[in-house]
Amino acid sequence: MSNTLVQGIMPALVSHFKNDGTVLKESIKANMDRNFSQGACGFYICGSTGEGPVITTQMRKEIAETVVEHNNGRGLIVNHIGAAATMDAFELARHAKECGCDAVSSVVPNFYFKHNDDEIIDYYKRIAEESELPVIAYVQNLLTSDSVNLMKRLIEVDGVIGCKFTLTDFYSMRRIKELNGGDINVINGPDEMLICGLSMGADAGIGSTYNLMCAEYVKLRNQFLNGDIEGARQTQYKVNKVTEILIKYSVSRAVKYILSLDGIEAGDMAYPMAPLTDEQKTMLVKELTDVGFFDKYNK
Ligand code: MN9
Repeated sequence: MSNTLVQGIMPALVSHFKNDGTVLKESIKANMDRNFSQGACGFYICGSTGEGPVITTQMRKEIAETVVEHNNGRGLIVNHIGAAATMDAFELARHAKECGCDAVSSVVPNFYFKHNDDEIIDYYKRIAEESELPVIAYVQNLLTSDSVNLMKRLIEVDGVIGCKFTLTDFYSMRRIKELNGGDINVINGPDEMLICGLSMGADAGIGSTYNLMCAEYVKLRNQFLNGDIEGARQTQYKVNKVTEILIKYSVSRAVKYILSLDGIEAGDMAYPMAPLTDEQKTMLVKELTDVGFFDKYNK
C-alpha cells in the first residue's frame, strides 16, 4: 500500500471546550461540516491548533470520538496524540485505533527534555506499535538534528508513512520527499507558504488557518495541480493577508472567535491563555473587514 495517505487540504481542527473539561461537541461538529462543504479532505485533530498537548487526556478522547463519529467516513481523521507524558501519548494512540481514527501523528517527544535521534525513532516505533495505525511524524523546530537524516531512518520504521513538515527549509522538504523512492507522505505545515511546499512536492497541507479559509486553500492546490501557477500565487498572497492578522491575535483564539460570529459557541482557550478582550475583538473584526475577509474568504 502506498504511503501517501493524506492528499488534499486538511484543516488542523480547533478544539471547542470549556476549562471545566466540557467538550463542546456541537461546535466541533458544526465546524467540521463547514469545512467539509468547502472541500476539506479530513481533519488533523488535537495538534497545536487543537490545543491537544494542553488539555486533558479525557478531553482528547472525547474530541476524537466526537470527530470520528461525526465524520462518518467522509474524510480522513489524523489524531495528534503527542503529550508531555509519553505514557499518555501511548494511551491516546491505543484509543485512536479503538475509536476509528485513520492515522496518528505526534510532535517529537522533546516537550521538556531534548531527545536524540535514537530515542525519537524508538518513540515513533512505539507509537506505531501501540496504535497499529499509520504514523505521521513531525519535522519541526524542536528537532535537535538534521531532519533529512532523521526521516531517512524513520521511514524505515514499520508503520511510519511520512511527516508533517513545519519548517521553512523547502530544500530539506524536497530531500525528504525523495526518500523511499518518493513513497513518503510529506505534508506542508506553514499555511503562509503552502505554494512553496506544493512546489517542492508536498502531497497535502495541514493547517490552522484552513479552519477559516478552506475553500481558498482547496482552490490554491487545484490551481497549482492544474498548472495555473500565477493563479495559485495570487490565492496564496490573498489568504496571507488574513493569516498575518490571525497570527497577531493567536490563530486558534482568533479562529474560535470568528466562528462564534457564525453562531458556533467558541468556548475557552486552554488556561491560562486569556480570551480576546472586547477591544481586541473589535480590532480583529475591523482588520479582517479591511482585507475583505467577510466578503470573499469565509464562504
Ligand atoms: O499546523 C500550523 N503550525 C503550527 C500547522 O501550529 C506550528 C500552521 O497552520 C500555522 O499555525 C500557520 C500560521 O503560522 O501556518
